[in-house]
Amino acid sequence: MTSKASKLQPANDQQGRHRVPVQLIYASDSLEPAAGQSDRHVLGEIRFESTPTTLHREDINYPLVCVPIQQLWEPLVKEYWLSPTPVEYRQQADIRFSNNDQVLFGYTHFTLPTNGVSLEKQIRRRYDAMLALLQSQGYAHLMRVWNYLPRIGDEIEGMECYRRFCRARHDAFETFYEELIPNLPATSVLGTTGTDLQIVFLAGRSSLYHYENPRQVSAYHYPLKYGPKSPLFARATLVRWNREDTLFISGTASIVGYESQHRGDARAQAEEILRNIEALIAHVAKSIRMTTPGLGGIRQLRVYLRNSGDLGTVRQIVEGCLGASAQVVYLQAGICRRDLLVEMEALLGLEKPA
Ligand code: 3EB
Repeated sequence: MTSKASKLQPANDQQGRHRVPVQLIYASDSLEPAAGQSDRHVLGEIRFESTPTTLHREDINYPLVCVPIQQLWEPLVKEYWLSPTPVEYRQQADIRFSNNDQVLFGYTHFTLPTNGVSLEKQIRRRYDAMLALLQSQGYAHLMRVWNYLPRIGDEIEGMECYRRFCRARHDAFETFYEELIPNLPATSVLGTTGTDLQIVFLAGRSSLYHYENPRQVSAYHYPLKYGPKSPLFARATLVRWNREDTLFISGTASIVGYESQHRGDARAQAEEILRNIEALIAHVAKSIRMTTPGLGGIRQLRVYLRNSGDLGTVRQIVEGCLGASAQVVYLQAGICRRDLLVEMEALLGLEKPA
């Protein structure tokens, strides 16, 4: 069947030119996804390990991100962001990156200063560098950003670390973009037990479609009580490829309007998050005149839990909502508001009708 199917494909599909330029796969330890395959090239790899052992491996040429947060459910997986076409690997200033002709995957990290002013300066510097790199390389459109932030909920010289992060990011984006809101990408910010702020990003050459959630106030319009400068991100980003669209859903919490819901109740928070994600998927589908795939359309879901003891409860809720082929990773991480126990982010592939 495989060979028959491949004969039906256009000849240049062998080089992957018609396939989705960036695809996420989860692999268990034994599997090397790119070994010997001419149509699988690694843009980057993300591992979650409470005590990373392999931050510097000489035999790996692609950006390898080891995030010091614990995976709560076996089998332990690695995330590979794959390209169907060959990839270049480069470094500029403090940013390691890889790219094919349509997508750039980047990674930068630095030890978090303990002083509030230098902390914000450093974050600003890295965001400036990221935006400048994307501009100079011609991948000007940010599609997805992950920020792994140590001490996320700690006060650092009188202001919460996450709020300082938001202010520094705000300054960088505001300075760089003439029009701010249409450029904000899907994003996550989670707390780690490590020493370094780790920033991972995907960017593309052509324009993207960013969405807000009808159940939530846009984060860039949050009231002042959540911090002096609002969090700048979109609730989701849609990338339209030739045959399929990719939908990146941001870290989503149990927030309706702008207020946290169900304090202290992980089960109710998980249910609220899934309602938020479901509404967002329906909203995006409607805008592209497509029947919503619902939560069943989720291919990959990361579930972040503040307390590992909530795993059983949350797993039960999540597994009852997703399709059989969805891949779910459960992680223990810090979450930005003190009253939140759970956060989830998702990736969907929306196939275009033939
Ligand atoms: C929220 O909705 C929950 O600051 O970039 C989720 C995703 C959250 C991204 C960010 C924050 C961010 O406000 C927290």
